[in-house]
Amino acid sequence: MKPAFRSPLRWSQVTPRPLWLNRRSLIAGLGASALAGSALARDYPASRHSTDEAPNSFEEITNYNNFYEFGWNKDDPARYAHALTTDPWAIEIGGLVDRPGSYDLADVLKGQVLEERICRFRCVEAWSMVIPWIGFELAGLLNRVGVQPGAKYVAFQTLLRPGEMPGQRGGGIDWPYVEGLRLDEAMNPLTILATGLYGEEMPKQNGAPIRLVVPWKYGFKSIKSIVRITLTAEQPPTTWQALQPREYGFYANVNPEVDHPRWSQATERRISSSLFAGRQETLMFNGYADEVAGLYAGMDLSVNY
Ligand SMILES: Nc1nc2c(c(=O)[nH]1)N[C@H]1C(S)=C(S)[C@@H](COP(=O)(O)O)O[C@H]1N2
Ligand SMILES: [Mo]
Repeated sequence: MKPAFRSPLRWSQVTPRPLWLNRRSLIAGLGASALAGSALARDYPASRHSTDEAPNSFEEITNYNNFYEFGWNKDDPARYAHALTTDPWAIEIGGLVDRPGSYDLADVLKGQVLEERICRFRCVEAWSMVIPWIGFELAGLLNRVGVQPGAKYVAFQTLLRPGEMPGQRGGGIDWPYVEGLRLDEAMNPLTILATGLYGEEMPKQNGAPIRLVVPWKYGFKSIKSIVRITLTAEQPPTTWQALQPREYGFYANVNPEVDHPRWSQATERRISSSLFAGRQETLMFNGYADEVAGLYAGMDLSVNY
């Protein structure tokens, strides 16, 4: 079997130093709350790199976001997410598990190995980035709570708190945001729960304090600010599929051969400050086919989009 990642390469080796320093002072300015969450990101031993492409800058990753709980514009999350209270935080884990309950964040992290995962991230809207996440394999948590034999899917739910999430006071989406994976997708080593990026705790606009990252699927599967994880026998409803079933499916695997009804998925626009950045070809399963194509053997991917 091929290893899922190439040789270790830390983000600090691929990010210009002035950017790092700049960001350090920015985070220092956040004070106590940043310190309180520092265990979410700093103590990670390994860095695994699953793309040769250079990561996007911290500024790009934290200023161009989709987080509709804070508004529909790409700069709304950076503008409004600071109001989100992320401590205390707990995840209700239930359904077909041996040890259901409310796990506070420290408990969720207990025994899990945080590592850096530098990977491609491709939105269904056809823009993309490379992001150096900090996180741990979802499988580690699922194994700890004990998945029962009847479980076939994992359902996720985002926080519902309209007082702090202005987008939830408006229409368009049936809040809270929900997502789901097949159990074998959830158990794949590429699927992580991320608690940080660029070596620091997760910025609020990116889904603090803990969010899913499924690098071979369109970005909307990577649900942010998770408060509930439920193991189910039936395929759970997901926000975008419920909203526009013709345009967004349950699987949402990155696939350059299956177009969105309103645009092509063959190419993507890498978010970049360079004036010369053009479009690049989108890769099957976002470049992770060696690791995940086997999950879909025999399935018609144009039907199961
Ligand atoms: N709860 C929640 N999770 C979400 C979203 C959202 O609006 N709400 N947007 C999704 C979409 S469409 C994308 S592309 C990614 C964006 O993640 P990023 O802002 O960290 O790049 O988050 C996904 N997770
Ligand atoms: Mo997206």
